[in-house]
Amino acid sequence: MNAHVVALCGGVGGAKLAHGLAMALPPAELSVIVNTGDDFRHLGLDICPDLDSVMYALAGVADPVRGWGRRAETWSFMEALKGLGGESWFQLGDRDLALHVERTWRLARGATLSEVTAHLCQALGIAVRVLPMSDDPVRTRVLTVEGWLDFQEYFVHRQCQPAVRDFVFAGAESAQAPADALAVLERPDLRAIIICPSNPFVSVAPILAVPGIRSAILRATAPVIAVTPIIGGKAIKGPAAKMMAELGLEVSAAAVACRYTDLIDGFVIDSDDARSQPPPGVRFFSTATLMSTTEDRLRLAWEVLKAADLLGTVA
Ligand code: FO1
Repeated sequence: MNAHVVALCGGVGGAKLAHGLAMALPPAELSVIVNTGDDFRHLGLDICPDLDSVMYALAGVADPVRGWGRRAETWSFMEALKGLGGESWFQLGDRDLALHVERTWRLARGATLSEVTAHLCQALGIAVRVLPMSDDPVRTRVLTVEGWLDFQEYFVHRQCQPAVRDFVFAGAESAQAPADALAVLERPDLRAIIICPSNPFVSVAPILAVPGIRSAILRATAPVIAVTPIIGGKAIKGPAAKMMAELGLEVSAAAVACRYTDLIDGFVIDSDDARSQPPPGVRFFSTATLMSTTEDRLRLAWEVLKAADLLGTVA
């Protein structure tokens, strides 16, 4: 029986499915490869927002409303910083701050991002493997109608307001995938590769832009299945639908599937979109994809695994 599942994951939406998969599978059977294109240095700290969102979701400490940061957070640091005239557009909660300080300290002492992430996972009691897409810096930049913006400047500071024209993932072409990420994608007992319901332009595309990761997925014999981040023409969370419209694309789940056609065998759409036509070579599976509760996360994880297993049997 093929046992190992690899999930490719961005921030908040992807983290919810990663959590569902972690509840559905024994820890040794799941690895999560996470986007690091959103990473940036802020106030002297190395911040990795998508790794943070995934780790907090897996540890069961994520804020349920914001999706990012920790629940039951306090904001004394931010208030004190504001009082000193410091930069306050990027919110760092008191408990969250500890994680960024610890990561920055360990990286400064020469540890790789993979090593630091493994340490933080252990400290947070996370048993599944969480792997950054690269230990080398890759930085997403957004071409907007106002010019180029660094990702967090666009996403948080400008609240995704300027219309987008293009994206680059600076450093991706020469970035190496960590050996552990390649090893899990190359496992002979791979059961499925799952592309989580993350933004296709700024969460999944940077992972696929790391050359070793894309080629390992293309070589994998296991089924590759993606889950829609779009339901009924609207993004579940974040700017995916707005970006599609600004890029002149149809805003639909099927249009997201088209972006992955060279990689995927299956695509999970929402029941609301059950009449959509799949692109050639891709099979659509429809189910309820909105993850409002913890139970939804687990149920969607089971549905995605069932679809992947079906694709694996017919392959
Ligand atoms: N997102 C926001 O919209 N506003 C914030 O102030 C903010 C702070 C923040 C701090 C730490 C962290 O790990 C994530 C944070 N995020 C914040 C989320 C994050 O920047 C984005 O959701 C992702 O980059 C997109 O996946």
